[in-house]
Amino acid sequence: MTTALAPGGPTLAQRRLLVTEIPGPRSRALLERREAVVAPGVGTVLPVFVERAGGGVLVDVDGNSLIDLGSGIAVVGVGNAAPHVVEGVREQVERFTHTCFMVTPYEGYVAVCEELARLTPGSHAKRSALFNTGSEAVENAVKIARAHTGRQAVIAFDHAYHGRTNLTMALTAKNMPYKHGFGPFAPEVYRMPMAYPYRWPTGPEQCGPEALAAVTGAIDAQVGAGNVACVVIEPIQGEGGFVVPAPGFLSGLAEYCRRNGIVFVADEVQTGFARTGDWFACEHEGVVPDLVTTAKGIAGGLPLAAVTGRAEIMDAVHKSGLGGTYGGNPLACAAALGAIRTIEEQDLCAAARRIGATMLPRLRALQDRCPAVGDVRGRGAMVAIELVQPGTTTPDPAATAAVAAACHRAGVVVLTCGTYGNVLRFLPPLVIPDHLLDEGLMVVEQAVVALGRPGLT
Ligand code: PLZ
Repeated sequence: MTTALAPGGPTLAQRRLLVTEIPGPRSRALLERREAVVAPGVGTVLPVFVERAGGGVLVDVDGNSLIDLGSGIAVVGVGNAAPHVVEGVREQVERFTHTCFMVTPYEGYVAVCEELARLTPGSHAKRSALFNTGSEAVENAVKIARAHTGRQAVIAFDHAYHGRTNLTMALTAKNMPYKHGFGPFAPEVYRMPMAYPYRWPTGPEQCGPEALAAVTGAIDAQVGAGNVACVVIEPIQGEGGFVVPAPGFLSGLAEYCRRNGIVFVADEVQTGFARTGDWFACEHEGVVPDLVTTAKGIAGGLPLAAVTGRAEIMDAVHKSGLGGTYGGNPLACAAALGAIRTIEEQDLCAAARRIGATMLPRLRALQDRCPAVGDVRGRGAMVAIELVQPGTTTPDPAATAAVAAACHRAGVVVLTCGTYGNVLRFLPPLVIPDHLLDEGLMVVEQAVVALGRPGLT
């Protein structure tokens, strides 16, 4: 019954198995301890306490084995406790754990920057700086763009998510829960419309060119292109609802930035490292950003983030203008080298494309049967459905929460997102076995079909 002695990582039995209700008694006991000491401002999607994880499953302290369609928010694309990550970290942790790269450097940091130069879009000379979190990477990208241009304004978009630090909260669009009561926010951030095909007033066909014209027109009229340091954009929006911009929008924006000396920053924190079927989502449209921010999938679960960009932009910052005690910690760098090796050896870009090729048609078939499914979108292993009141485009966050809860009770970890809280998103580990992806999808389909049948969700 119990898997308590089974190792984690890919050797963990790849099955869905419920031996208690969700959450079970041991998780509930831990929840009680947690509530006494953990700040309630830190939320939890599903309070099962995890004991082991690997491949496509999470095993909780009660012995339940859940299908993971979240990857810890797009982090463990290579799987939990992936062997090359574990080996690399183990080898490093025995040699030394920290020196601070700014005090006495070490090879791992340099090796990660070499890999970033090789893997990010464009063949120009590049440099990288390493940090701990995605928020920090975005915040530093803005610092670098300002140092390079001598300008201050930053352009962000509707539905954007870039983090929870003060500057990145200003860039993030959604008030609740990210910003509410936490102001004042950093100045010189200007928000522009996003090319969101499903919700574009004149329809998806017009969305790309009209959104581009609206954005460039508003920058010219309200901000002045000559005042803009950078445009920061997620090539596919994550927390804001897995919004895939209409074709031509990203490339048009990059071109506008080039013409006006504006630094184009692609925030690939969620989309990067094979998630969308390419190493980086920008590649899909052939866009070469000036700066790329990465985190999450870069290091198989250890905290690491980076800003990678054109040498002439990165070199604009004065000596010691960038850094942080832990940025590019040796364990995190060893993990990143292991994760990158895993992505290459197992061709996880191809795996991500296969996951998308499985999920998108099945979810579109679900849309045909269920009028609550307003839109199905995504790329590779970054896929979502947007739930609406049938026959309208009115967001239905209650139905979305009900479907997510039904999946959780059935042992499938799914996440929601979206400015209106009505998007169910799927971010399976890229190493998920086919049978688990099929079974996870089946549970999702059943939960969506059951919507509108009182008592079933
Ligand atoms: N940029 C595109 O997706 C993090 C946030 C979860 P950090 N997304 C998950 C939450 O509720 O806090 C993210 C992202 C994009 C930046 C970030 C920020 O990355 O590592 O969470 O700071």
